Amino acid sequence: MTITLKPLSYALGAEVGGVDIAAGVGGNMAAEIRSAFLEHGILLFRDQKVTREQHIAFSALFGELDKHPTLPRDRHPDYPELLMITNEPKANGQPNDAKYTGQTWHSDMSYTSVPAMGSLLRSVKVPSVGGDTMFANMTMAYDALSPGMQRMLEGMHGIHATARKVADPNSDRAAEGRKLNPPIAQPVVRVHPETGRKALYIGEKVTCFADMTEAESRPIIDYLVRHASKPHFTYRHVWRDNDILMWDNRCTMHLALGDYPDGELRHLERTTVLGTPSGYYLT
Ligand SMILES: O=C(O)CCC(=O)C(=O)O
Repeated sequence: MTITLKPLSYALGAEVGGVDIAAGVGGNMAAEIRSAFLEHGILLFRDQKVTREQHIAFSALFGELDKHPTLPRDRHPDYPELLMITNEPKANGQPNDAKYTGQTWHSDMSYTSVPAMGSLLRSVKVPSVGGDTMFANMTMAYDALSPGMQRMLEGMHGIHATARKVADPNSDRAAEGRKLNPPIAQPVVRVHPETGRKALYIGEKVTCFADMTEAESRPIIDYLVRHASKPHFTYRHVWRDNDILMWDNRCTMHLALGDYPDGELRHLERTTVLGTPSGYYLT
């Protein structure tokens, strides 16, 4: 074993030591990282001063990278593998709507037919305080449900949409999102393809359950999100510049808190590792 691991919280996550991403990561080390990733759900690499190319190359060790056709506004014009999560004003001086990325509990790309396997978010510049991200362990949350609730959820599908809590006041982003990403039904309980463990696949992008009304679905969706986001199942990441945080979207969900002072720069860049096809479109 060449890497070291230190738990980040009771529920999930580990900080990885002994890795210098800029110097390159070989096959054996990549295998160790992958195995730690499956065990902990989130891996944190601190103090990684890497270029965009190095961030992309490191991410590609874990699978094929998304070029983000479902989020064309947010990808970097020259590096489509990179999604910009930034509050830096646009060139025309308008506020950047990417400022609001992730401010609902979600699992990346759940609203597509190929939801993300992993995401690797790199902090370039973070505010003096706050701008934290919450994560929840969805395997633990599933395991803690009663057998009756587990039986009820088995076979159910949630309808996932791209909707955000904070709409962009300056654009037709929401309409474009709906057109590019029509609602898709995803299983509420997913079996992790590598660990074989069941996890809840739910979040605030779920509007309704398939074959149920919104009125019937809403209390259950709200209960499950509240259940899974209990402190017991979560980790709160406090960013420093040059962190790379890598998470498994198949067994975690996350939320950008947006809790930082106005006027301070928060700039992060994300790669997305494609997962396996999942879900069905509504006819
Ligand atoms: O900005 C953050 O803290 C999280 C961003 C996010 O939710 C995402 O990349 O999916």
